[in-house]
Amino acid sequence: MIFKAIKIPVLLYLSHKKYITGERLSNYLGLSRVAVWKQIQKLKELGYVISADNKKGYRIVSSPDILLPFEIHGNLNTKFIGKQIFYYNKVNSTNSVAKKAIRDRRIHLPEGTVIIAYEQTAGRGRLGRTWHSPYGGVWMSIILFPDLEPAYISKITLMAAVVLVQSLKTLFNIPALIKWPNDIILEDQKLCGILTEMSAESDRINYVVVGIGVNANIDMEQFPEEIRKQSTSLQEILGEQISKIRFTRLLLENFEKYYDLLQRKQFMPILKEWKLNADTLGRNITVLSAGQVISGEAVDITSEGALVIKKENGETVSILSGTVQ
Ligand code: BTX
Repeated sequence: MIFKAIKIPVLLYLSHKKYITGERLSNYLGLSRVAVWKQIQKLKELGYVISADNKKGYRIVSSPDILLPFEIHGNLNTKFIGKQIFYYNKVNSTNSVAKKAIRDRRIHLPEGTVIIAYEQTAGRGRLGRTWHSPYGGVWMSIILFPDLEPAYISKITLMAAVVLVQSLKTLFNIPALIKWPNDIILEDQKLCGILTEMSAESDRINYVVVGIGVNANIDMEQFPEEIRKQSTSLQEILGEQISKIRFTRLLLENFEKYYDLLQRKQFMPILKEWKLNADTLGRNITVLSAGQVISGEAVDITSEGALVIKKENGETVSILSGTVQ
């Protein structure tokens, strides 16, 4: 069963300050005392430190930084993005889980539903590449049902990149840049990746899954040798661990703000932000696109989200998807 998400309603009633008796908890939750005790054990396994007193009941002493729906919802200021969150300890890929859930139609998935995992065993990048996703990162997928034409898919990826750089700047003052089309880098090292997947008919999108991977609290030793040099993490940049919960909340809020613009077909403000934070523009680059190698200066991004390259012979070409070498 795919939607075996952890649900820990007991968290709603536990607080850092006050004790709550087991009896009250079982009344509130409509669970037996044994079931409440089991939920407490589950929380402890997740890293919550909970003190238990025979008379006073239970109280949270400290919480781990786990992206449980209850934790994110605490202060989340969105209308629909992240209103429904499914959290998993371990999945193959949150994008795959999201796509399977949409196709299975066994569960109601309102627009903005988010799938989050503590760890991915088969995280995916573009073109079948692997995305290493050990614990400590933010690995999530946002499900969208946009009323837009399929050509908007590139714009959604560019939008997600803007959301990421904005969130990194606001919370950590990190001057991360966007490497076309979907990498967020700092000093040439990859910090985040975006994988946008969709199902569409000729004139309309059925669904879009925006997969976002952020190397948050990751010790670089957790990565295989071959990608260590070309990647980085927030922990490495800042020299300390971040609150993944706060970061994820802000990310979801910014995502809704920019997605609102896109749905109203206002791509220009997004494109402007993209260009302001672009690492690619003005550089001499080589792009691999549909089996072709194209070299030249990256001069612009079109209103369709395509990268414009001026080749040495003066000819310009626009590329909608590809990989900058
Ligand atoms: P990409 O194809 O642009 O980048 C993949 C390449 O990046 C890999 O070939 C490898 O060289 C390098 N790489 C792999 N893992 C990491 C990492 N953790 N940090 C830095 N570099 C790495 C990028 O694809 C899109 C990644 C999206 C990941 C999210 S996580 C949630 C969602 N679920 C899922 O399976 N994918 C997305």
